[in-house]
Amino acid sequence: MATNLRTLLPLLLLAFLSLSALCTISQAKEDPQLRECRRECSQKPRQQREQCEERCWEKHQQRGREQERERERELVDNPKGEAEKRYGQCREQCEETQHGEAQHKQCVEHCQQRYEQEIRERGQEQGRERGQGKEVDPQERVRQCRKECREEHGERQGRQQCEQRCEEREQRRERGGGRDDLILNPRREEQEEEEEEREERGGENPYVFKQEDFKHKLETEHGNIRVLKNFAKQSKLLLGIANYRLAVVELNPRTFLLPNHWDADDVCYVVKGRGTVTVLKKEEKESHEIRQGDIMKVDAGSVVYVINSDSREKLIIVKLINPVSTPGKFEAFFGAGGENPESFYRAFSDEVLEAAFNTQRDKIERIFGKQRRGPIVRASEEQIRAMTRRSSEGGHLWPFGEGGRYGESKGTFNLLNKRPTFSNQHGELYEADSNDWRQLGDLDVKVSLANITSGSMLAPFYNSRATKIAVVVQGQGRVEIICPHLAKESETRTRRSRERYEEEEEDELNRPGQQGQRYRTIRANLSPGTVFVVPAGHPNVEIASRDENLQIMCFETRAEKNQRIFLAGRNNLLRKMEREAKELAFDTSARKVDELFDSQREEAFVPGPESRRSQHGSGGRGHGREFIESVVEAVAGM
Ligand SMILES: [Cu+2]
Repeated sequence: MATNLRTLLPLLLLAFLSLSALCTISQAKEDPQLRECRRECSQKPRQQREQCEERCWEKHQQRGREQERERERELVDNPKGEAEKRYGQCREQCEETQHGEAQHKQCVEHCQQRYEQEIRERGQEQGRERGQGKEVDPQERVRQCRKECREEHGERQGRQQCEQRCEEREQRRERGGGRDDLILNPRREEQEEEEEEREERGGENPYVFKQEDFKHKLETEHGNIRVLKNFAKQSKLLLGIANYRLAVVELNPRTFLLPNHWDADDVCYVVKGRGTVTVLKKEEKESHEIRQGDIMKVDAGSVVYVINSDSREKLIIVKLINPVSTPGKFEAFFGAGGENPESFYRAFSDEVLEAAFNTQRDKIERIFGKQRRGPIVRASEEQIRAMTRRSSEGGHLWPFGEGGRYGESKGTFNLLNKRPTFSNQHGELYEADSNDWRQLGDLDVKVSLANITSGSMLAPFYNSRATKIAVVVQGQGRVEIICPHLAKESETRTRRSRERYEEEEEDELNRPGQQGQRYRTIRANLSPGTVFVVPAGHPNVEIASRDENLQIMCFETRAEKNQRIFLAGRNNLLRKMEREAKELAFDTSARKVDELFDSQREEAFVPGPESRRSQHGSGGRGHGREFIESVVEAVAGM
């Protein structure tokens, strides 16, 4: 369905654009304002006439654009109207071209189907846009409105009043209930967030997130930055990581992400591709070549710009974000820019800017009025080459930087260049914490990458203190997370509905029949882009499908004193209990307990259920080595 939509939308847009182009042309013939304007021009002296007519034409086009936008809005607000129009046209065509009765009937049916599909898809698209907060319209509209103000009003006062009106108009629109005013109206955003909260999935599966749980923070044809929904909004059970956010930055080949700063610290992991990141803080400038496996830390307030220097591959970076001023919320600030991305300079009053830069308004306009291409732009090969060259001259080019033999430089650390903590034919685990790279200590975060060989699994384990935020990078598989909280929640719910009159805050542990612990198993399929969270203490297991290796990258919070506790395999914790404890705990002979806990000879990565079934525990298909080799090759190829 999603692909259908993607192919259909450009077509719709095209149809719409050509329709509006037609309209513009027909207006050119009929627009009385244009006719009147030109008539006035004809009375002017010959030298002025040409300029005058040009102005008429510009104004006429501006009106056309406005009408176009109006129609676009209508299309959004009233998809049915547009679709109905097309349905009518389609039927007319049937009348004209189809002759036989059966043929005609078929044609009309086809029109009908197309109409219904369009309504459905358009509705879904709107739902999706609302869900993702992909609300670019109002901002764009204000921007455009303010631009027109500047063009129309030379003198400052009139221009500022006009710009004021742009904002007011948007606010009115919002009061009128227009759906596309999210960005301009924080109150509305709150409402949406409340709605989100009401839809809290806490009841069923609060730990797994899909693609649709990401919202685009910015999006252009050359790439995007998308942010996962607030963990605390997803479920109260995730309040422990409420001040972290997860984001994905995706840049198309040969593009440039404009300089910006965030009110948040973050740790970046390069999932794919290569490029250059430049960080400006105070009077320093650092440039770093980045490539797959690199970890970087960006301090709040540093101005950062990024180049994807590759000509074919996307650059994909996953970020763990730690907002510094408002818990769980952060924003991007663009200084360099113009209209799009809007430079924050422009938001200062004119007289302040004139004083600050010690120059005239028009000079300031000339700089901050230019950029309209959006926050991610194409860069030429020469521009990329020049910036990349300079970054390597900066001295931090990995692996020749200041760091040791693991290619550590001041600015980045490559995870894949480190020896894996665990490695066997069923997979390997690469991890880095503050011991490997001091900067990870600031956020108390560990970064890791598990490569689970097809058909294998990462043995069940839990983290003692860390909450794991995992992103599936490659492959397919599944996860199981064991959660007592959810078991309790659903029990409480059923009990409440059964015994509504009883006191709700009754001590659960003292109720007969409620004693002891119960668990709920969260099961989810994994594919690239899936995010899942495993809170501290929760046993979990990740299993690769039989066809492909499963690669999962993780951020783990509260990393410093965290321990990974394996629940099966050679390094399994329970094996360490003494004989008596085993017998008391399991109520059977220690020999039988040992038999069970000793029969898995592998450590950390073990054969998964499917491969066990077919091969009786004799191992997976052994892509683990290949993966290491491919990493080594990639590193050697630098
Ligand atoms: Cu739980």
